[in-house]
Amino acid sequence: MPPSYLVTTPIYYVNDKPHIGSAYTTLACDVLARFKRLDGYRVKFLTGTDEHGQKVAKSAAAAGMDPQSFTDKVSQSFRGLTKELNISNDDFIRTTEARHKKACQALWNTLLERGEIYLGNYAGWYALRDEAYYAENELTEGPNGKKIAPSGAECEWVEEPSYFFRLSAWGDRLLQFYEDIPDFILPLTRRNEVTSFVKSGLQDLSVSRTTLSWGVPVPDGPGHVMYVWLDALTYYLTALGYPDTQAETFTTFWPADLQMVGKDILRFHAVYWPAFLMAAGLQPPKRVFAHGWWTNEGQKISKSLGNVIDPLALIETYGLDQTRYFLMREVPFGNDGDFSHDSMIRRINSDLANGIGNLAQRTLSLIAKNADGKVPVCGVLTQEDTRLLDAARGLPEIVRREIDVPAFHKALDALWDVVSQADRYIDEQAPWSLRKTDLSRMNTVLYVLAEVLRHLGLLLQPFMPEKAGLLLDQLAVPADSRSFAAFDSAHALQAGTLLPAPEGIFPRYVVEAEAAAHKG
Ligand code: ME8
Repeated sequence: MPPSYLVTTPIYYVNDKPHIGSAYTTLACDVLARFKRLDGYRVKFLTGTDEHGQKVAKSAAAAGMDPQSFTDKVSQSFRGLTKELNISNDDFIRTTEARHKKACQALWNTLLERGEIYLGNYAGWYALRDEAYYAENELTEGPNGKKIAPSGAECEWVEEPSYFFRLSAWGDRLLQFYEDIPDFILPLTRRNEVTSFVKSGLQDLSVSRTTLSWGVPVPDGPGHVMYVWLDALTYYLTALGYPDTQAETFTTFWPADLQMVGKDILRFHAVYWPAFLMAAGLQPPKRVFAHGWWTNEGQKISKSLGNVIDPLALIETYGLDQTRYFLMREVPFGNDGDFSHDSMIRRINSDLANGIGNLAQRTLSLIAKNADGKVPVCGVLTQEDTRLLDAARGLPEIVRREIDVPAFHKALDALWDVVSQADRYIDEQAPWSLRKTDLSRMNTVLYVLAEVLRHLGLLLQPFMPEKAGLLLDQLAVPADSRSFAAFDSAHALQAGTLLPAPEGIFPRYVVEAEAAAHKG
């Protein structure tokens, strides 16, 4: 049996249309899912929409719609974005689906039966924007006297009958768990933030609301709907057919290998979620990775500032794979990052057009012109040839290691290091002049370059599926030789294979002012 791999995105609130943040998280998971599939894993990749709760209900009311029609509409734009971004998710879960309600109620009943839930009254602070409860000592005072959560969200005082989850009883077991699995929370810098929150003492968590009705009804709890976070987190189980924990899907994929989240929702995933699972007798996920936050030209992205970045507009302006590449390359994964059009254009022109694009174009057009458009014969290898080939052949191991963290930027750095080496090699070997002096040497140099491009093309597939596919087409790599099993020398390019006429794959992005100047 192939090894299994479950990777998940958070499910996004449908209070508004998707923006660069959700596109980023989903894209990162897509790269992982595609990578693992190519590497022989049996993968399940989950995403979806979080449709209940006060925040969504409020947005529906503001739009003058009933919550169900509103969520039907907005959820569709999230599903649409997965298509536009060429996301390879295996399922898309909406929390308003019957299968999800069934999973939530089953988990609730299990927690209740195990004595982990009790009925009480909540009196405390609630931040609508975060759909989160905060303790008094976590809050600061805003300019208008309002209480402000660490996230910057305004809090309101709430008092209502509520069911509670006995979170306070789980502190020591959580701390033990973090110690036993030191890489459960990554990046490591975020781990301390979580452990100190748990060490400061956990309070029981309110897990139902009575002042709103837009949620999953609490079984045998008239007037109560489940707290939206208990509802949302359960989606990870819904998708595996929970409560049927004996079914093959569940036993194969749970616990999840990687749950990707933004740093804003780490507490829910690294504290509440493993506590709920352990309390229900289920295993916690193997790893939670909290990535950083994007700003726009130095400013926090927010609807009120009017600087929300629409991923569809980026795709339209710059191209799909260019956008995917930029998002995965520009910021060290895990750090915060700033979006700017200048840096996007710089990446497209220097890394793609002048980098790999130019290398591919030079190699392929030399082959077309001087080697009858066929994969040339590889003669005796020199030290320089072997050095470059070894660098390319060493890439799968490096990239595999970085993807496992995941450190996408480092994986891409490693690929571009080989692009630079190949650039130097082509300049030094000057195959264009060998044509007249040593045809067999020219063929060897072009073969080496083509084989290096094949390695780059294979490894770029998870990041830029379309562009990498085009590069492999240009090298006439058969469809069944595109998984990572094709790094085996048996799949190396075969001399004499006819290649298609070369076509540019990575065009320059020409800034309008530049284009106008060219026209004169
Ligand atoms: O929190 N930069 O949903 P949400 C980077 N429904 N990532 C960003 C971002 C930014 N500026 N803005 C948003 C929820 N994100 C819950 C989750 S899961 C069981 C329930 C990404 O719509 C990032 O992944 O507020 C963040 O964690 C997520 O969107 C929050 O999405």
